[in-house]
Amino acid sequence: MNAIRLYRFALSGHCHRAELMLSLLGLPYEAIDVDLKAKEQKTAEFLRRNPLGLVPVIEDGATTVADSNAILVYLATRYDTTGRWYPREAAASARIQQWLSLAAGPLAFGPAAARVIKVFGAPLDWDRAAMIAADLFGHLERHLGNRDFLASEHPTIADVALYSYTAHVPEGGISLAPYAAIRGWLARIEALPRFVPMGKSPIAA
Ligand SMILES: N[C@@H](CCC(=O)N[C@@H](CS)C(=O)NCC(=O)O)C(=O)O
Repeated sequence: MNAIRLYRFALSGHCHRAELMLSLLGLPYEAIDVDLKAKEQKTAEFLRRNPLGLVPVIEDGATTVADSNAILVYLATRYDTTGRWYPREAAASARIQQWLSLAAGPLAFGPAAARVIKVFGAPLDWDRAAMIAADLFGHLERHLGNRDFLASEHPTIADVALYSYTAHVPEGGISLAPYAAIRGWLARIEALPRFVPMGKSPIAA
């Protein structure tokens, strides 16, 4: 098959989520860096790929998919012949969707927002982001207290969706030290065959 094109910003957790899925599935891909500082994502050419002007976007032959969670759903549905990454049984599929919703909501407004403030100087409210992160991590910690992965006994796209911004939250000035179960889960994901890390940013003081 031809390489899938991944339009990305290397320090974005949303983009890492897509790249991690491509890698875990063993798919050939070509990463194309989009210069967010130069607003390349808002050019007419890029807006044809994603009218929202955001990365990540993938192009797989004639198919273009924008939005990190949509990319996970697409890749697992199209390429995972085992059906394990995105189980389609009704209750299992609903559990996955619950985690994707948390990834698009509290994960983005909590851990990801705290990091974008500390690493990129975004004019957002760090205290609010830290509060949302604490609520989310409390839930994750309790959930992972007696299971290895989020939505099944094996890893699924739910784990991929939550991984990147959770692992990199110390860059946002939030410690993972109080969360042993979360740290164990991150280590299990990092031990998966073909895991690829996201580039580290300096940890805020
Ligand atoms: N819901 C989107 C969010 C993507 C997103 O926020 N991308 C950021 C990078 S992390 C972006 O492209 N920012 C550029 C901009 O806001 O112009 C997804 O899951 O892909």
